[in-house]
Amino acid sequence: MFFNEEFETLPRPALEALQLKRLQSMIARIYKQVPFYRTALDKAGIGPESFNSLADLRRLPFTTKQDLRESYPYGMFATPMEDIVRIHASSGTTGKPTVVGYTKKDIENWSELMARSFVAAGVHKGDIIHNSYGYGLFTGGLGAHYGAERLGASVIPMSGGNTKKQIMIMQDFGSTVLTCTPSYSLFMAEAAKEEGVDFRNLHLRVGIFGAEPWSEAMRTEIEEKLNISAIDIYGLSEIMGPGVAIECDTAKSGLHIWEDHFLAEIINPDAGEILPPGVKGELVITTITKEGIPLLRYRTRDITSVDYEPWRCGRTHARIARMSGRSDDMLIIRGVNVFPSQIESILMGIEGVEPHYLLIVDRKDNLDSLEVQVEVDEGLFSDEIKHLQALAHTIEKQIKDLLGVTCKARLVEPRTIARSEGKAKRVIDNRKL
Ligand code: DLL
Repeated sequence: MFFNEEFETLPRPALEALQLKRLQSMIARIYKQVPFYRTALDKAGIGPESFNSLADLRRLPFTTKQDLRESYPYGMFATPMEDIVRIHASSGTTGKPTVVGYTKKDIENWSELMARSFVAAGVHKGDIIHNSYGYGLFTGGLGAHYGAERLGASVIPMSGGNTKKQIMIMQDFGSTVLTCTPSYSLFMAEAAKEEGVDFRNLHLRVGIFGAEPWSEAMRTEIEEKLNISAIDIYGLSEIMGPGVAIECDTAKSGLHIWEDHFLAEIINPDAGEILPPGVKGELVITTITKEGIPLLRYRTRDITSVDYEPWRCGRTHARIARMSGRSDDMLIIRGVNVFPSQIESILMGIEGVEPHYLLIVDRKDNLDSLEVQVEVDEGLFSDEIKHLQALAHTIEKQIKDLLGVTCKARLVEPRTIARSEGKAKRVIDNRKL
């Protein structure tokens, strides 16, 4: 089953011809509209007219999250603000978020790609989609929502949290599809058990999970506990949001990346050279249809490999392997992206706190937890306990307010946290996915 059979099954020569045409027009647009790209292309000695084959892509400069940060908030937009109809944002590496804007056409394309993704996952018109991705600046909620409506399915805009109510609605409304992070689905399974609800008696058939890393072992656990087929969906706000790539239910082996909108390359994250199909490296994506914020060779930092062989489901679009990590230190805690540097800058702004800290991430009962261990001023330890408690509370509150993540602050005496002679080890991630 396809949502847009013609485009999803385009033979490779036709697909590549379309990619080249779209890429040329995108380059001409960003050269004209985005000063950052005009400078970068001039520096690389490439003008819109000298771009004649897809192989030329490797001559183009990369774009990084840092570039987006430096152009905060709208510097990379390629259309006037009058044409932007939606703004989303995700975590930046320090204080400010990464901002993305969508034109009406961008929203239409995103909705279509999410609808295609739903169909690839085995979802159809008539399904009742229980959408527990967060609605807000995060792209998960609205991305899945618009895709569900474009498909013509019924969507329940649950957003995250209030798990007991989620279970009740799922039961009473006859939800057939669940969309949320994989860890939240397992948390729901636990909550349902406590409520005496057996997933085998619900109507759920398919779950579409992403926004954080997960594993085959976790898929097996989810499929057993929720009695559903669990599908991996990938995306990132900088490129669009959810629906950049998805597994098809035919084989659940590799995620089709919608190549009529995105060009995928795999590079060595250290040296930057392109790696051949099948070899793991960092995924680099070029958007070829985006209007609001088109990106050239965006370094996602996600580690995967790519396979261009036509697939048995009939789709011709390449498949990327399940994400196996990141080439930077970004953590995803309960679906929220967090960089250690963000926590560091919060800690450094609090009086009495020393610049030595350790983040300990764990997963208990399918919920991520974060402990922030930090050394504090010697004087504080000889002080009253209530001062220490107040400081711990301040740290926890600021991290929650600024990053949206709940944590436990543990204050330790000076020189407790191991020093390193090289790169400091700031994170211990005990989660076994
Ligand atoms: O997480 C978009 C999304 C929403 C994808 C709902 C899927 C479902 P960001 O908040 O910008 O966007 O985070 C993007 O999350 O670079 C990956 O590191 C990670 N990520 C997303 N999907 C997967 C996945 C959304 N299926 C970052 N497996 C990405 C592993 C994933 N990691």
